[in-house]
Amino acid sequence: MTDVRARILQALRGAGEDFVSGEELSRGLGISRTAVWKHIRYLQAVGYPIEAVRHRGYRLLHGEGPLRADRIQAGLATSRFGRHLEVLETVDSTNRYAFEAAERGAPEGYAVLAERQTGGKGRRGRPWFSPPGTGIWMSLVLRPPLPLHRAPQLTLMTAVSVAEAVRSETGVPVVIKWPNDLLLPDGRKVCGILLEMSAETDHIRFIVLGIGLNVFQREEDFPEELRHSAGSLAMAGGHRTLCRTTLVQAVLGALERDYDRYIAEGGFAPFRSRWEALNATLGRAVSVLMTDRTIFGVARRIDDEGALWVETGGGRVERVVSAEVLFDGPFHTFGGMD
Ligand code: BT5
Repeated sequence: MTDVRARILQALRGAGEDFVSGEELSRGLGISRTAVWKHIRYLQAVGYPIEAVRHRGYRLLHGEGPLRADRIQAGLATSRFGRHLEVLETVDSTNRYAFEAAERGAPEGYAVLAERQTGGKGRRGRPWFSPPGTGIWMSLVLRPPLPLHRAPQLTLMTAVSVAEAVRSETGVPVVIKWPNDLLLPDGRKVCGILLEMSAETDHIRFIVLGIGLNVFQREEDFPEELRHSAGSLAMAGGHRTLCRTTLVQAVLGALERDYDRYIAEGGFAPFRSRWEALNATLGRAVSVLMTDRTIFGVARRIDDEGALWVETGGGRVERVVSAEVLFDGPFHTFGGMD
């Protein structure tokens, strides 16, 4: 979609149930009213339910309905990410589906989304709860020219990209928990990232980057065991008109930009200060679960490789590359929200 169409949609969403006049749009965008009308006709043709009423203007009739590949692509500002895109009604796991597509040669940037997953995956075989119509369950194929040990950094980069895109699209000040979670300001998990990889002995063949982002759920929509730990953008008071389509577009746009930069500039270092600005990890008492042991301490810093430095007492510091972090003690609030 051209920038103009994206801005028209933004104006209509911002107005909620109210009409926005053609005059207002034309003035705001610096284009003629006929041009406005042509863009509206295009948006209607690709499926946006825009009502046009003489002397009143335009309005977007209802939320967005089901995700559709053509709508997502109509507003995509990327050159590769999401240019090959599938939206499935039901799948066991978009990561599993994308992995097979990658095996068959799907290009870098191929993306698949599903309205629901019946076997959504977290890390270490854990389930990811993915009910229909409520969230973004998406997987993306990457073919980075990188050695194996660099792969985990892409999880951290993704956390930064997604957090920034979510913040600017919805106003919800999500924060990052090292390495792969985004949390709401009250500590509830709103997004998880799952990176899976196919590798040769020393380099990456391809990566499937899975992103699960809760958008519309209410507390009671989560199963009992997640009710106190999971949250959605809607629960955090995201903008009145949360829209999965624009979120997907924004996330893909941010990811392509950052991924290209990551490859061109050779690593995580350029992202480190952005990560630090968004992090909810440093300074906290943590338990760090690694495959062979668990350590306890205080998360002190992250380095240019994305590793976490944990002070374990007696002046000892451990550098952790891959692990699971649990926060010990209460989650202190961020951003003035409780
Ligand atoms: C993750 O694992 O956080 C990675 C989740 C990745 C999901 C995406 S959806 C699209 C793509 N296709 C897939 O099959 N997966 C990816 P982990 O850090 O292991 O966290 C999993 C834990 O989060 C579970 O054990 C639950 O405690 C919790 N959880 C499960 N579903 C949740 C949800 N919808 N919201 C918040 N927390 C959830």
